[in-house]
Amino acid sequence: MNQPVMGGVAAVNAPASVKHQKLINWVAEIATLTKPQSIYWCDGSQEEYDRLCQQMVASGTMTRLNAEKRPNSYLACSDPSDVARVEDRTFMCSAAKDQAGPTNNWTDPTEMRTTLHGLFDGCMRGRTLYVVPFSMGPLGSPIAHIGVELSDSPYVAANMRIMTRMGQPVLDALGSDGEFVPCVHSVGAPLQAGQKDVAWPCNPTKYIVHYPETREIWSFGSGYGGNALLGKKCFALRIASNMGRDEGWLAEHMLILGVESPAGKKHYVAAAFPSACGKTNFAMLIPPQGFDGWKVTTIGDDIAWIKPGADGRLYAINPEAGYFGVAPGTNEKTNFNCMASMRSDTIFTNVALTDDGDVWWEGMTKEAPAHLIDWQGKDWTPDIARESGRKAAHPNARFTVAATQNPVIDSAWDDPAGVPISAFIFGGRRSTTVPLVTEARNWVEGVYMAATMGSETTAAAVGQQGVVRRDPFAMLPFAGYNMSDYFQHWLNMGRKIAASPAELPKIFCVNWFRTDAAGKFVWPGFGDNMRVLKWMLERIEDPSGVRVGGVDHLFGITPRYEDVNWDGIEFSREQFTTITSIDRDAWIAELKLHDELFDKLQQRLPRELLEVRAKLEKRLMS
Ligand code: SAT
Ligand code: MN
Repeated sequence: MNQPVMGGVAAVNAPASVKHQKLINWVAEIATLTKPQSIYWCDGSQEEYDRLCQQMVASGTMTRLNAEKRPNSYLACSDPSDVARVEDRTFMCSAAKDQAGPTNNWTDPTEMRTTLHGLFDGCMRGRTLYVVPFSMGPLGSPIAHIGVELSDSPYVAANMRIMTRMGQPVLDALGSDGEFVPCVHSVGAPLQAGQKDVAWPCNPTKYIVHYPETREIWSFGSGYGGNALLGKKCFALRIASNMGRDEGWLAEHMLILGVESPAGKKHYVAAAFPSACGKTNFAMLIPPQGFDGWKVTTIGDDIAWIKPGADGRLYAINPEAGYFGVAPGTNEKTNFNCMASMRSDTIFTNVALTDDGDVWWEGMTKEAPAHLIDWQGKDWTPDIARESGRKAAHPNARFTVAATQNPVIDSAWDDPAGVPISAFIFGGRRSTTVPLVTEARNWVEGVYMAATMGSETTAAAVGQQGVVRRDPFAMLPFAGYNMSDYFQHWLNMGRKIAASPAELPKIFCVNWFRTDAAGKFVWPGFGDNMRVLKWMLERIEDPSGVRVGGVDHLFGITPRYEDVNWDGIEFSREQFTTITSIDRDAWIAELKLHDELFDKLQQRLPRELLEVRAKLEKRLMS
């Protein structure tokens, strides 16, 4: 229940069950600063979720969808200025600039605290402050960690209930002195007495700030996605990568999937791709025709926390409990399991509304409905789209849905022990240059591949789209400390595993996105990525390559045409060559781009990576 205002500051009124004095004091301190009208502690119940959504329907933030077509589901449409992560407004405020490194925005923490103090002072006036206790990972798992987000957005509270384990069980787990990462979030739109709220409050001034030493997150001005759901990129990647470096584990922008052969042999692989490059599709892949008996199951679709086990192997959990996936392009063919996940109990953001109260987005069906209300609330018809180029759904439109709704969720997805990782896959979106799949010959070469990965930018972040940028480990916007030190951490992890009885996971680099002379994708992708996955698994099972082979090339090992299973598909040797060929000139240019990144990272760059670079050049020139 909302609590009354006392002496200008809302009473903290924590539930009697809360015994954590530090937490209570912190909530009081933030409330004194932000001056909300009331404070509400989330218990995470279904009843609470329904009430929050109902409240947002009443306030105009959400539309309830047709209960027959899409039970218990809602559409939220954001302010057109608040539609994606804002990388240029995202800051890593470590004590020393060098700690954040050249790939992060840095401001002196003392200066930033002064700026934020000014912005947060009174920023929640007229609003409710929601206390959102959440666990990233199964409660009680040695790989999991807890956070508490204080937010003035009911949309955030509702989404956090889907995306994390949220509410009373987390408070119980915290006990009287459990550790938590404090996350403060405000849409930055205080209400004066009597002022009517807007459907999507936000502020043109935005700050997404992390203090890595004190493990704090402060976010101001945006209500959207990774800017506002602070458990996700802010905690699970930027802060957690700092924790991982200090404590000897990995926090990565990776999906985790299980793949089982007809013989019952099962492996888990973790795969890093930049935002909006198909992680969710890969994680829910349905093996194509010709792969009878193969099964792919999902542990996670976006983030992996990976810690070494007592046996030296790496064990991974999905710290999240839901998917915040890209809607456009998702359909029964590209991702059947995802469509099935969204049949009910889903929050859609920035998709279009059909005349019968359901949702639609570009690519959902071959033919667009004759009329829609687009994500900006305007009439939309195919004719209007043709004339104006206006999209019905924003390209970064999203769905929020619980992982448990995924029909192919892995039976171990909630296992506190995590799952052992057999291989890492790194992939970018590259229309040229990078072959379909390459296996690194060793850990260091794999780290080099991941470190120098390039990808064409997408709508997941504000800014120009389709330009190639280096996106090391798909972590450019998410590595919370100096990228050179991050590379070093990966090298160190490899060294540690090599010194243990465990096998080092294999490292592969993939590119599903190569195009032909006409600019069309050559590789069918989606379910057919299973063909590549199968080759990888056979390499893992039989590294000698006796049973399934590959050829050495410039920077690793690639399958020959005959090493891939082509059952159920017409894919010619020529097509295969188009997407696996290594163009010498393109690679000379590519190496220059690697140099650009390395130049930027300067002297802290691990020497081993420069050695791989030198070998590459030698091979290229010979
Ligand atoms: O908005 S999010 O950061 O959650 C989505 C993404 O960029 O992957
Ligand atoms: Mn992501």
